[in-house]
Amino acid sequence: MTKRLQRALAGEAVWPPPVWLMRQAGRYLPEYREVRARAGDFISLCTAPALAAEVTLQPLRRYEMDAAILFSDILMLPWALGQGLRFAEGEGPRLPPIRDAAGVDALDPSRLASAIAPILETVRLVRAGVGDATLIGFAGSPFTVACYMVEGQGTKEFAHVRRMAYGQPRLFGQLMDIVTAATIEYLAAQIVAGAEVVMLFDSWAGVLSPHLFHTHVTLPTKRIVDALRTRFPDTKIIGFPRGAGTLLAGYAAETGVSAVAIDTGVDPAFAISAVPGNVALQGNLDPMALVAGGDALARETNGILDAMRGRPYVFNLGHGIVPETPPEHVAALMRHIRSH
Ligand code: 1CP
Repeated sequence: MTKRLQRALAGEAVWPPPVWLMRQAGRYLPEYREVRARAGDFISLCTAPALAAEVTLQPLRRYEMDAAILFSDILMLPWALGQGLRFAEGEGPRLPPIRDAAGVDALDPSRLASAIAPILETVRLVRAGVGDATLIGFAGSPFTVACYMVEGQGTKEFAHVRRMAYGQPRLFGQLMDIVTAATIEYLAAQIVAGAEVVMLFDSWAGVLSPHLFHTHVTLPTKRIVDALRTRFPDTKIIGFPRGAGTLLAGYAAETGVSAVAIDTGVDPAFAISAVPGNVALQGNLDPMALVAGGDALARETNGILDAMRGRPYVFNLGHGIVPETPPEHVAALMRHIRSH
């Protein structure tokens, strides 16, 4: 029997829709905070298969999610390529920024296979315990990963990476090629280890002009989709070009993704008209409506469900769950969707 999420991603209008939530494992859950404290730092948690598998499955024990998403981080790829990474407590990720050819040359793809071994072990452990739910593997999209590699941290404007993309196109192209090839290898390894669906997170796709969006978001995504399709024709691929706005149509048509995840700002009616009917949509409840709960949560959820009904669709948020989210609001959301 095909699982509910894969049916929707194959183009079936499953109702009530399958549901999972971006960042569904994480700090809003007390049981996550407990395991996180035991692991020590965040990278230790991501590379301890038994603990990472445990936190991956925690949201499924509490709620009837249709999917588990591998517990890891998009920045484990630069880490695996040898770029230093640390998670400063309360401040987020820090990497030594790549600003020149020496920085690009120092990346070492030959380290990848051994570095990701513990993450693949997590995939195998989760797959063995996931039951009727779907295991989603993931990576950042090359552009978003490159944003952190060049900036060295999250920023508001991503000024250095944009300046490099416009002003040093050859150097930036080299970096993008290394990250794209590594992403293909990394996702293929996750699929071999047991990931049933994979997702590409392009959280900062929206900072580029339409021209560079095509070069650094659409084309690398297409390259990844083509490479994975050749090897794994049945594996579904979800793309999340956050902030793409009107560029969503070209992205959906050209990349070949099985589903497009839409961010909070996208009108579902626009997404329905812009994305071909055989490509599933996923999203896009505002994570803050989930924090607020009550009538606002019910109203926003109904609006999305009413718009998406009759089309291949997966319920999700428009961006990740925030740590302030009351766990009981997630339970209320799940009941609401199931009874719609
Ligand atoms: O202290 C902690 O416990 C660390 C918080 C945390 C968590 C729970 C980070 C640091 N990463 C994660 C897990 C994570 N990240 C998952 C696993 C799935 C799950 O939790 O259910 C996934 C899919 C991600 C993806 C991710 N990491 C993205 C793309 C999605 C998005 O939210 O836009 C991005 C941009 C990151 C980078 C990152 N990792 C962590 C933080 C705080 C950040 C954002 C840094 C910034 O821009 O300031």
